[in-house]
Amino acid sequence: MSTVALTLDEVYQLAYACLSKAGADHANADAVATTVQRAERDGSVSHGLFRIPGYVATLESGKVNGKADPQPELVTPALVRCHGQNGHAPLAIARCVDMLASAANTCGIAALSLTHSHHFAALWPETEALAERGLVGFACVSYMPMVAPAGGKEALFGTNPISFAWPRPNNIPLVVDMATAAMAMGEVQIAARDGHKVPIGTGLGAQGELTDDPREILKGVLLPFGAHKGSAISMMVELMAGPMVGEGFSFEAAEEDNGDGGPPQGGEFILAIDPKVMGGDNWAEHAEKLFEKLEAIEGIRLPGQRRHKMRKDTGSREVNIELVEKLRGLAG
Ligand code: NDP
Ligand code: PYC
Repeated sequence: MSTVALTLDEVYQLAYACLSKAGADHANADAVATTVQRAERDGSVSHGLFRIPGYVATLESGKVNGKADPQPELVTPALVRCHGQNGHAPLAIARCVDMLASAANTCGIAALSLTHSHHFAALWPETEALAERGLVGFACVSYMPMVAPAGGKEALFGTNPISFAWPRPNNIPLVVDMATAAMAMGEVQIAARDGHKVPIGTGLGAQGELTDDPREILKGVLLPFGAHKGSAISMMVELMAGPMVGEGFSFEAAEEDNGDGGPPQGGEFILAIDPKVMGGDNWAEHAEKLFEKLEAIEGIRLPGQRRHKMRKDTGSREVNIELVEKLRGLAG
């Protein structure tokens, strides 16, 4: 794969230029470009610049409102609701985090229902933002049918990621962020682009056969991680990011979608918990014992550590050259 080195500032500028050229206003272009820049910074390549053509397609097709002005409201002391105004999710999320954190500080626990939003990013930015405010965070979002429920061969569930973040005073938070599919669709697409194999169990080809060829999986379906267990968690995400927040399922999102290749309209559920209120003064010290035990085992690392290590490198990032050329074209 040929690559070109971009500084993180160039990543942001390139993303911002593509989004503004396609009609996003400053607030929306800045929120998405910031999310994309953070993804490239952390090595979340499948949710960095790789996503810009999809974001642009939704602006050009008119499916997404590039001038959305989402305003969170407190509907009960512990419940924040935000109508995303059909915008991309990053601006709405950025505007909701402080209100959600403040509700969790007041009540011990608070939830956010985000609707009419288009999510095309990794989930760790929202949970990590809560953990940076001293809260335990959980988030989930659905997508479009790409994953066959365990035992089936036809897609019904989205790749439906879940993210969990745990605050660690005087340390970076512990952050888990994972698709409930065996692999995120973005990772499969990148493996196909770069000519890599994927582990058997990632998905099925068009005839329902197990394959390690990502190009065949793109013609077929993904599988849930962990067979029936991952399938059950994916179903849980469909319910929590769907009817529970007042939004649709992945299959309903696909029915409404215009097929422009970008993210469909959907909902997101975010939970914030104050561990001091719930678990008492010893919560942080006690949690560290688990991390110490884990880190003492040879060969293991904590989830999120790869990203946080990448983050320390403030230098340039290697980006697929064809992608950069395409984006330069989109940016005009
Ligand atoms: P991975 O399988 O790469 O990683 C999942 C989690 O496991 C991460 O927290 C990762 O931490 C951790 N991890 C990976 N390897 C190890 C290891 N050896 N030891 C300990 N922890 C480990 O990610 P996925 O393919 O499942 O998902 C990729 C991204 O796709 C996610 O950011 C997700 O939010 C996004 N996504 C977004 C969707 C959307 O609709 N918006 C849909 C589906 C996915 P680390 O990052 O440090 O490696
Ligand atoms: O990688 O599966 C994925 C994905 C879906 C929406 C955004 N990312």
